[in-house]
Amino acid sequence: MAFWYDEAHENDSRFSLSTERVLFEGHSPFQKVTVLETTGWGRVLLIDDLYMTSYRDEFLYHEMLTHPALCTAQNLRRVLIIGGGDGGSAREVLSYKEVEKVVMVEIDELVVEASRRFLPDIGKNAWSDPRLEVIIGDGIAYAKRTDLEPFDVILLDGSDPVGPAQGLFTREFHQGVAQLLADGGTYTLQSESPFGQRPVFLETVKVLRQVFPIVQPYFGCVPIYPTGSWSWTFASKTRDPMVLDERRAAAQEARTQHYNRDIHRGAFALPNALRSELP
Ligand code: SPD
Repeated sequence: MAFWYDEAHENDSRFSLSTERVLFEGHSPFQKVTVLETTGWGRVLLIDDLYMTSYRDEFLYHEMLTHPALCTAQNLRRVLIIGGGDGGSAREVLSYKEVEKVVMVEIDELVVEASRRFLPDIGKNAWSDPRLEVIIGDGIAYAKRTDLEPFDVILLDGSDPVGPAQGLFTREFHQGVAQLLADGGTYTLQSESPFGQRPVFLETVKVLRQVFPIVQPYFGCVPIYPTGSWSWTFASKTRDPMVLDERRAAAQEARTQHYNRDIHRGAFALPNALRSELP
């Protein structure tokens, strides 16, 4: 008998998925990790009872986090993913033949273990790709390291700014990212809902603009996230998000479910209400 599994947010609304069964529930030193079998959204990953990704709509999130950065960076040799323990971002990154090395720094081993076991359709072949190195560790500490070769692309695939992910939304963290990022590099991160979590969204863009000379939010839809209206933000020292590597983007269009060059360009259009509120 199916039952409703709720995500309550902002004390004013909740989003509920019809669930057949709880496939996995575990507690790590950091958070609660749950995998559901739902009736309409396939398998779903939750962290601390917040929806992270689902089989049905994960491509909308992962393609929009990864390809705007990957199709605008000068080079693609070295890519860093902070978070991303379900493997969806790694899968997208590794679809580029130019990528030689992907380092994923995920704080919670339980997220990786649960995803590999219960959500194999998200990470797919990424887990066995020899170009992927998974480091179980703190992304905030990693971003402070000064002994690393710069990365061409950095992706922050974190969860909401509560618990261990809170420090990922700070100026100090973005400064760390900036010192790890190559001059021709690009950085994208999920920046919450511009409608449902507007203060966090605005603050994220504002803080990034204190660190990077080029910062532009972009928008899309991820149905299982609060309000469905979602944002990511692009940052770089030199790269314009509107100048695409046409060859890379065209190659992606042949395999992606959502991302294409029109989506890329349109996603950066700024609605009037946000334009007037952004710094
Ligand atoms: N409200 C959910 C925000 C979660 C963003 N990260 C999801 C991780 C998927 N790889």
